[in-house]
Amino acid sequence: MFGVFHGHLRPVFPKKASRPVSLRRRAFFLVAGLALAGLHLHAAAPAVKIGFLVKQPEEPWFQLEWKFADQAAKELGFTLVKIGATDGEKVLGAIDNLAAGGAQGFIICTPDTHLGPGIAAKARTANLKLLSVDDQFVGADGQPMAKVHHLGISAGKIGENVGAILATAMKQRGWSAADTAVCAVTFDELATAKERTEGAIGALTAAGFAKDKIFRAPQRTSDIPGAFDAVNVLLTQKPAVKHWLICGMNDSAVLGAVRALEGRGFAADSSIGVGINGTDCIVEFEKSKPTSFYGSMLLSAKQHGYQTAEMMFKWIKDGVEPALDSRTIGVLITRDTFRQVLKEQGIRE
Ligand code: FCA
Repeated sequence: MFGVFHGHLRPVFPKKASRPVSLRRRAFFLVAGLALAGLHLHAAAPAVKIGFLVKQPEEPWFQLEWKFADQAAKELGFTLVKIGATDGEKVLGAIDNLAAGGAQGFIICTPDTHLGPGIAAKARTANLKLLSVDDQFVGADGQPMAKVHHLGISAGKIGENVGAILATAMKQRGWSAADTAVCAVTFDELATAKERTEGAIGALTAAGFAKDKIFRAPQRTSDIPGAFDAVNVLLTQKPAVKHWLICGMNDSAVLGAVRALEGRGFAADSSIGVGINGTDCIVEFEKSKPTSFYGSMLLSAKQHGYQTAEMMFKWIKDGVEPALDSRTIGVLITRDTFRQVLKEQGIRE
């Protein structure tokens, strides 16, 4: 090996050198040079470590976000720390651990948007870069925290899509306005959820649906049991309705409603539900018989998982600050189209 170096180094020491440099000296400078270069490289590029905190790790949507963030970590070369942060205490503890473990930033879908000011302050103190995903932080003034970098969905627009799809489906089936009603599973304490359901209600009313036939069923928790309970209460109050159109903040909300309706004898021929996410309804679409869960607005888990991770990585590594507010769209999938669309989007083989 030394012989190889010797051969390479020969031209660097031209004949005009008054004193021949000993082999030992050459070797010393070579080794010292390499060591310095190594040190320099090390100082310029510390290992990047990024946290990814989600509020509901059991929901397929968040699992898919993580999957895509993992892909980014592998492809771009950083360490991803995935943390299920289901309440405020867990979020604050996770930030401490990330800071102690040498992370430089984190992405978060917070369990409560009102924790925003506390999370932002803690991130600042710990010198961690911060990017919120899905659910935008709310400040002490009740307004979105526009200075915290965020990537979310165009919630109002996607909700309008849901409403328009429901209005069209109702017409196609020839259901009369007199015996059809809307069941909107609401979760108004979360802004993105409210924008979605209000968007759907707005599109239904724009399509001519009577306002007094639109009923809101508020969920206490944003999961299937929360929606199931809320809709059961509504169905007890409205026994005369023959056909139901269902919307909600996500697939879980609509799935809970569909299960509650089934308990009262409503099936695919008497109720239509359209969800949002497109990731939590795959098992439903794969059932041998169609259920009332007609379709879902598929969101881009890849943008929410991979792209947010990439934004954070470039911010840490190259100082490229991401856009303050990015919004993504959705596309309709149904029992008939989901296989093809999921394949196109790289979600399924
Ligand atoms: C919220 C919902 C998720 C998903 C995401 C984009 O966080 O809880 O189900 O719809 O927005």
